Amino acid sequence: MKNTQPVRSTAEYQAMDAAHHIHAFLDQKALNEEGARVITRGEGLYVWDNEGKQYLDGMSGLWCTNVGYGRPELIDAATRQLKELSYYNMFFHTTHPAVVELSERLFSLLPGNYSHVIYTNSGSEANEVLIRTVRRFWDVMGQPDKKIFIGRHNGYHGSTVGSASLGGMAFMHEMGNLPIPGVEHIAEPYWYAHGGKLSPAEFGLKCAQELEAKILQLGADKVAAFVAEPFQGAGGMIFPPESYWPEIQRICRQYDVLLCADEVIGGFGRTGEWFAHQHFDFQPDTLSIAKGLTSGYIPMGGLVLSRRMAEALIAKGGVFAHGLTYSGHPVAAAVALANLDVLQGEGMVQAVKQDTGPYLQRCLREVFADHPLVGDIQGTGMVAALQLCEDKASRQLFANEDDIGWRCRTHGFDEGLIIRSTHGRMIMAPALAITRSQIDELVGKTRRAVDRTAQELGLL
Ligand code: PXG
Repeated sequence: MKNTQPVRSTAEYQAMDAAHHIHAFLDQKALNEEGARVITRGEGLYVWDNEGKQYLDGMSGLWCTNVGYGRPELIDAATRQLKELSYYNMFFHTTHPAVVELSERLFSLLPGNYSHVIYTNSGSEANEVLIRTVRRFWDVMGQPDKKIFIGRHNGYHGSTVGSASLGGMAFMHEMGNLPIPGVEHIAEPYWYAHGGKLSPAEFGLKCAQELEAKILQLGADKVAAFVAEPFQGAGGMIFPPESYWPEIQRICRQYDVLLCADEVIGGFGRTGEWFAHQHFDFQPDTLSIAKGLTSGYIPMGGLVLSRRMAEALIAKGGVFAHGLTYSGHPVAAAVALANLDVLQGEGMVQAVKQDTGPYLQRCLREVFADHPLVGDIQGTGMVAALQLCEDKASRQLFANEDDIGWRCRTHGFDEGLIIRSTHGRMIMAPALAITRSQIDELVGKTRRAVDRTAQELGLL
């Protein structure tokens, strides 16, 4: 597929961008010296830059374009809805068909213990709403002292004040005096880096039991909820040991602490199940969703509530003092519904579970098991991470792993592959629409990027 003619030169776009735009999560001064990559087009699994260079997008945008780029069904749904009803709100006793249809479809995909959703525009907002809704729930349950949230170090729940507080990114907390009061953190279940001599199972239990210790320290009557991603996404695609989630669930149930799963990355088929908590086999009380809900074509997120929570809030809560202008936006809802039609109609989630997911995971393990730079391969379905390490036997990480990961990712870009580094982990999460031959391309290009990095380090 040919790239369309650039309207402006890349240098022009870069200069205009540098003049007016503060980017996400980077040193703006350094970017302005280097110039931003200008992406102009996307189709299927590929994007093109302003120079016409093609990239296989190994991270589906930002873990969100689950059906791939440019699907006409989603584009047509947006166009139809824009013509029919371009905007209306959910305030003042009002609804509209697009959002009603979407809600019904969403709960046809979810287990029966969930019944209601509060729509937002993003994952960060879903987690902001989580804080207020959980606190409100405990108020109406007659336990107004249950207010504290427990999150995890290196967890990611968004970039707004509340959601960044729930998250455990120290460098984010440094900006803007976070976390807010009433949020505590426990260790992340990252066995490769922190497990020491413990087996993964022992380490998983140890990390989970930190939750129990924290609840006992704070008082169970003060703790509202534990919030976590089923697997850590932005933190490095870190999969917890198998012993972790059953123990977390036992602790939450024992102390009547709500279990809140952040499904923003894991939801909508990423693991081969519709939601990642189903892959890990635990039953959260709330689900934060976004990204794959619309495959990123248009912003939309939400907070899914268990029947127990929704019934209590509806029966006893009175006025729910929350609402966003764009909650349940009709165009977003129409696109989400079309997205779910494609995911379901083409059996994409099933394919990830039964065919393409196992194939990707098998190829990665075959290609990288004996690689001198790769100490561990984690993942399931359409999400995976390669752990780069200095010494495989002792699981020694590189002191400058950020730099090495970044170099590897840059080699990936040279090879025409978008892959992401998080510290020393090379992480990938391509669109669920990927074919076996595109998986071959993804693994082959990743291999060349990792090999080039290993050669620079004198390991190959
Ligand atoms: N929860 C999780 C688990 C996420 O991954 C959010 C909440 C926030 O969603 P919004 O829509 O507000 O961005 C996210 C977002 C990365 C990266 O570098 C990941 C995210 C965002 C930006 C970068 O992996 N995830």
